[in-house]
Amino acid sequence: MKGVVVKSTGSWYDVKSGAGDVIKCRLKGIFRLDESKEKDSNPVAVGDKVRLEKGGAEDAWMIAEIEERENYIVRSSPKHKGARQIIAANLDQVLLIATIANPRTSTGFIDRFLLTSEAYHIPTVIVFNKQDLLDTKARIKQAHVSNLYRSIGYPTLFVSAVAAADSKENDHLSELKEIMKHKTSLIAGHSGVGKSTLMNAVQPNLNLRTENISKITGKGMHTTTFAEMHPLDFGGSVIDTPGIREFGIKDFKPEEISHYYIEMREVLHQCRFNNCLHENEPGCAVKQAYLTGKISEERYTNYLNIMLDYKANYKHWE
Ligand SMILES: Nc1nc2c(ncn2[C@@H]2O[C@H](COP(=O)(O)OP(=O)(O)OP(=O)(O)O)[C@@H](O)[C@H]2O)c(=O)[nH]1
Ligand SMILES: [Mg+2]
Ligand SMILES: [Zn+2]
Repeated sequence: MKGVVVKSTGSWYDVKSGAGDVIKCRLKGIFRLDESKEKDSNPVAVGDKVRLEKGGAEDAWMIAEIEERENYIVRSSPKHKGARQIIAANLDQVLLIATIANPRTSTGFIDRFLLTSEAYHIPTVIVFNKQDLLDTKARIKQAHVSNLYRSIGYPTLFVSAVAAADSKENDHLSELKEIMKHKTSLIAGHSGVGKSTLMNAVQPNLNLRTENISKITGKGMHTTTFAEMHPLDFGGSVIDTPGIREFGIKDFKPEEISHYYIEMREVLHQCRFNNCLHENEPGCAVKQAYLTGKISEERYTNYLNIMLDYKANYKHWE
């Protein structure tokens, strides 16, 4: 029997069969061996297409095989240092939920996230939530950040999960639904940006658990603890995920980073050296593009910070 993993807690999995029923399964022993080899803290992820087999002492369903993934999003495992965790697989798109305030999402975080979605060519929409909380200054800041990403080619949307029925943001919620229709969307972002609340607004019967952000730290409470796929009444499905603190860059080689910066990709073949890292090398077309304003200061600075992060944290890179 075949199915799709809709929830994974690490020890058992919910698999939705073709007929639509959800079956609780464990993993066949063989995958546990692969786990140590692959350095993935989870060998099976939400969105994986799997084949089930009956077996074991209790003759229960077990995941026997995983189909090759079309794409996936990983982060460094919060539990096992050095390992990576596959957040979800086989996605049509990612909705990266960002907030200018309460909590703040930095462009540094957005850029690191985009590296991962670019690496697998997963279309990403940046959704700015909590419009109702923004003052004029915050709105100006938001317009700047949004224009930055739009100019590179990422669609952006302004929404409020608690939008009033007659507000502009409510129209944008309808737009969001339109974007999600008939697709498998991953919802990602920091804890507390309102991922689960937003999905409840899109489809109230989801009843996802939400929690106020901390009054002390201004950050989210890590309310959603497991990625879970939910079917949408208007077609498609959504994968709500736990908040991500930081994005690792471990999966990339330093020279790959600029290839996943889409505005750098266009010019980097003009660099004098083909192993150029676009820092201070002579004849660097990327730096030239930055100096002439074709690449934004913010994006370029974030790029240089990623390079610094490599030098500080990854010994294999000299
Ligand atoms: N004012 C306002 N509050 C919002 C909005 N969206 C979410 N919130 C609030 O923000 C808090 C956090 O929302 P959650 O939906 O739990 O956030 P999350 O992103 O799912 O967080 P994790 O599950 O921890 O990753 C809750 O108190 C929500 O009511 C919004 O558009 N406006
Ligand atoms: Mg949540
Ligand atoms: Zn260069």
